[in-house]
Amino acid sequence: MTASTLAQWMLQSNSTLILTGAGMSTESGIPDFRSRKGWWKNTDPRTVATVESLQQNYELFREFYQMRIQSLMDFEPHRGHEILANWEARGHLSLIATQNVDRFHQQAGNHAVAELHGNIVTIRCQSCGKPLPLGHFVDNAVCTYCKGKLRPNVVLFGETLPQEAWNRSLKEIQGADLVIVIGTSLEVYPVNQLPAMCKGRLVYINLDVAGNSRNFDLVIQGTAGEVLAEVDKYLQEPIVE
Ligand code: BV8
Repeated sequence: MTASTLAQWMLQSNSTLILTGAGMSTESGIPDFRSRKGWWKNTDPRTVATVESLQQNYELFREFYQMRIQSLMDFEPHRGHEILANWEARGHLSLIATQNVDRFHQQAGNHAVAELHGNIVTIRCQSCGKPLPLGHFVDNAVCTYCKGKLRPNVVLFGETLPQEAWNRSLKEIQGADLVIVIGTSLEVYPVNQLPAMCKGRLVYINLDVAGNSRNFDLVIQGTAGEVLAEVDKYLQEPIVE
């Protein structure tokens, strides 16, 4: 009854927020961070995803993000992303707050998206802050204005989250009737504090639910794409009791 319960809750809700993590994109081919095949299993995040690594170990930092950016070209949003875009178009959700930096929600057609950890497809100069084309970073260029180091607009460990995305997510989550958390281990602060701010129903869709399940009203174990397709089926043909 889990997918049908969620579909019923969605139909009853006036305001539904979806919070996504890297598990939302693994079915597109992009690894997550902390699973067996995740980025952080072979790479220590302190060496590539901190301000210190940008300043003191720039070549490694740049190579890591160049590789992530290049690999995005080989992948595309999957059925689960498309379902979420469709839900927005049908008025079933008010906002996707995402930790993902791949822009797949927007590529699939979602407009209401708050990028809590920024993205890796836009670039700025670490020194003067000016935006530059993605190609400059991929081609190892320095800042055209001040010769500073270029970087993606991603939130590195130790950096604060984009204020607008954070405030928007917080406001929506506090007013939501329903929050659906998809594909995240909820290990990273401060995003892992967001579900607890929800006063409505709280749902967790994840492959591995062991660590987080007791904090949720409903837990659905499975892949995002399969579970969303199942929920979507019930949304379109609700069970009448
Ligand atoms: C901050 C870079 C205030 C971007 C990322 C000790 C020392 C230093 C710092 C800290 C510390 N303790 C706490 C901190 C704070 C730190 C933090 O939380 N660290 C943790 C990890 C210990 N946080 C910060 O630094 C944040 N900023 O606190 O600012 C501040 C500032 C200055 C001084 C003081 C305070 C900034 C956080 C930025 C994080 N950036 N990486 C990049 O390269 O992409 S982290 C990385 O984790 C990604 O960005 C990602 O978005 C994020 C969250 O990960 P998840 O999405 O949850 O991915 P994960 O792999 O963990 O889980 C995936 C799940 O999906 C799994 O459960 C899996 O089973 C499931 N799954 C897989 N496939 C599927 C699936 N489920 C369903 N379907 C599937 N198909």
